[in-house]
Amino acid sequence: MKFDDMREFIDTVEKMGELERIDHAHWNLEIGAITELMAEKRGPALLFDHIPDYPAGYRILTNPFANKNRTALAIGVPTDLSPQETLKAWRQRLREFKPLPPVTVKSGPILENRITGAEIDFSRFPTPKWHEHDGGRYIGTGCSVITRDPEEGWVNIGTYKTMQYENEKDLLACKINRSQHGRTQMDKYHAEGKDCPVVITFGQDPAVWMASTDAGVRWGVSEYDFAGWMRGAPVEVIKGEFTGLPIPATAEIAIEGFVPPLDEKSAYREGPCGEWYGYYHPGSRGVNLPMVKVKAIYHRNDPILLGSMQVKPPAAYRAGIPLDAAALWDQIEAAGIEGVQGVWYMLFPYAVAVVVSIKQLYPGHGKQAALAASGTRAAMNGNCKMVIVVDEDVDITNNDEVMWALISRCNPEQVEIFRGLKTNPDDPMLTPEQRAKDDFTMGRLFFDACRPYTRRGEFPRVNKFSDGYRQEILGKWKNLFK
Ligand SMILES: Cc1cc2nc3c(=O)[nH]c(=O)nc-3n(C[C@H](O)[C@H](O)[C@H](O)COP(=O)(O)O)c2cc1C
Ligand SMILES: [Mn+2]
Repeated sequence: MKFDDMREFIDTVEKMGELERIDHAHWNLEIGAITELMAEKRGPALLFDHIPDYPAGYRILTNPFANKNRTALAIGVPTDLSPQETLKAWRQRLREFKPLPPVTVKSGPILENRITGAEIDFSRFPTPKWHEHDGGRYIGTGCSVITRDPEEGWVNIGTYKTMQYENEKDLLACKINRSQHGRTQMDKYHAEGKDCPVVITFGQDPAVWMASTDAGVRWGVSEYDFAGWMRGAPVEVIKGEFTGLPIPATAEIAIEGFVPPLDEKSAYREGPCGEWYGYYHPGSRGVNLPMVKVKAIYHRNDPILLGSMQVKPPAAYRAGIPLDAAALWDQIEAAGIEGVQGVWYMLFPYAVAVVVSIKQLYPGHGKQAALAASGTRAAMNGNCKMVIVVDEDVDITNNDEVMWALISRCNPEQVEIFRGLKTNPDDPMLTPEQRAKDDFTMGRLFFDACRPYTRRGEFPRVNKFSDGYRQEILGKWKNLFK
């Protein structure tokens, strides 16, 4: 299904009966608290309007992908599948990936309002203060940050949180972590002493946003080309007046700006900010905090800000998500691991505790799969604390089943620990000393919870009726089990 903008997606979600319209909720904490409570219930998408202090029509969409159906809708796979089936359907689609580049158009709704010079001021938008202890208002949570590689020429898009300032009207802080594609590209401009041109959108068609989150789009492949393929039609873009970068023509709000070389002694600070891991990140500064000097703001009439507020696991911003797991699965296979039957995660759809199921083919297969999974970009990008490998009979989307495999097929004496692996700066176990040294590394536990290969002949039988006999009984005694 092709959505030309976020508005079409909202209409479809409303027709599915999965949209709640909310008037008069306050931008200061109230929208955030309602969003958190609804995310915990895996409830509807929320469209806030009539926000105090702001014109009616200036809206905010939150929890857009907080359940499996809406995630599936956005990535073009059937909505009625189980989580592993959804993942497999998405992987099947990925096999057919062919880059579909954007097309440049002369105009589009994003140009309905153009603001430059002294008029630039983000307080014109009803940006929520999302969490009680946030150090600022984050206009960018569901944003797309667009940069161009100065050597290779291709355009990257990533979601990196963006904070506005009360007193610095034309500045935005953009927390792009090390090793993100956008950061690597930015570093190349800075190494030459140049400012890095950037476009950021704060509400855009769901394909562009999905592509710019953890969809596993490889270095060198533009998320624009991925989004075009995903939606089955090229994304329409307008050439930015200041940066020359492509701006999605139907985005809700966009900026053009420049990031000067990063300065260890910079006085700017960002954060704290309530994060996906379930804690407040203490905030970033210096070489970890790109600052965007904004040259122009563009927005549609009655713009809709996309809010992807971070909430404590397991109430994540998107649910039943197959994207990250699909990328992880592909990367494990690219390392040559055979017999992978499924890939999932515990708690949060983002490489925190990775679970892989395999059909064991030889002794050592489980450990090999664990090592391969651990070494992938998909696992490294998050905050992977554990890699668990189980046999194919375990339902890896069910945490209780995984725990059962762990306690029954794994000898704790054989659990391995790896040290000094890259973690995410949001990791609450990073010490202040590590942060001061920019040392974002952490240990990782490996559980090979497959039945030991050499014992496969005599390992105790699982105490559960066979599928066939269960079906027979369910059929015969259907009134009991309806
Ligand atoms: C809601 C949301 C917020 C995110 N916030 C950040 C962030 O503040 N900084 C960051 O580096 N990555 C953040 N990410 C993760 C990146 O968007 C993700 O790793 C993406 O794949 C990066 O694209 P890239 O590989 O092209 O750099 C966020 C993801 C989501 C979905
Ligand atoms: Mn990328």
